[in-house]
Amino acid sequence: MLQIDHWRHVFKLDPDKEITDEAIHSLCNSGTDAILVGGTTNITYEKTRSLLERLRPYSLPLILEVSSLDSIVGGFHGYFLPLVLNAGKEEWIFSPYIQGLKEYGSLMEWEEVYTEGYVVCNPDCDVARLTESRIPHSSEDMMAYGRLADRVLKLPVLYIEYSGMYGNPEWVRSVYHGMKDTLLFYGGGIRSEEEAREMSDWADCIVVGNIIYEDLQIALKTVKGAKEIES
Ligand code: 1GP
Repeated sequence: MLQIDHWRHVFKLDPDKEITDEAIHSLCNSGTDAILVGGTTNITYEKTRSLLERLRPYSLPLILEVSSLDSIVGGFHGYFLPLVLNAGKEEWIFSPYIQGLKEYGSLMEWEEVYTEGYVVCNPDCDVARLTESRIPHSSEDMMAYGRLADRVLKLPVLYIEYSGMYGNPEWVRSVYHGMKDTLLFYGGGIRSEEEAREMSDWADCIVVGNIIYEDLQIALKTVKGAKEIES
């Protein structure tokens, strides 16, 4: 059983992006709590499996964030299923789940599966365009999404997704105040130890992606920023 409630920091690796073995080695020995594998565009079964094989020698939890049904690869320790709470297109809410359950429902190990409520906050990111996300406009909107995830849907995880853009810490705080049991993950635009620390004030766990491919040394420092905060 994964102890996701103890996680403070995860690195997110995109199967569509190139990464060296040395970089994988550094990331997996950085003190991060898990590696999340996921992306929005050009994600294939082969690319996902190849990345999993390179990560397997390390003893970290390896999680697949499922973004398309034809790139689901067995052998991960856990599977995060994004449910885009602010999707503007109905077909991005439950239709992929129904299709996936018809194909894989009898094969799933359910204790490895976590539904993540996604609130997409950066209008310019791929997932916002794909799902025609209704971007929140205020901290009140954010608190309502927090309550939707926690009190109404009772989801294990709410993921504030700012992919590529550093978000508003006040909004993250509002979500935190709207929730009791659901874990709060934040991802988007973290490019320094200080930003990692700031978002970790309110998020249970931060997700660091793009900076891995831009400046590995800075990416590695975000672990320290997240871990210094008392959980
Ligand atoms: C992307 O939230 C993650 O899905 C991380 O965002 O790539 O901007 O770090 P960045």
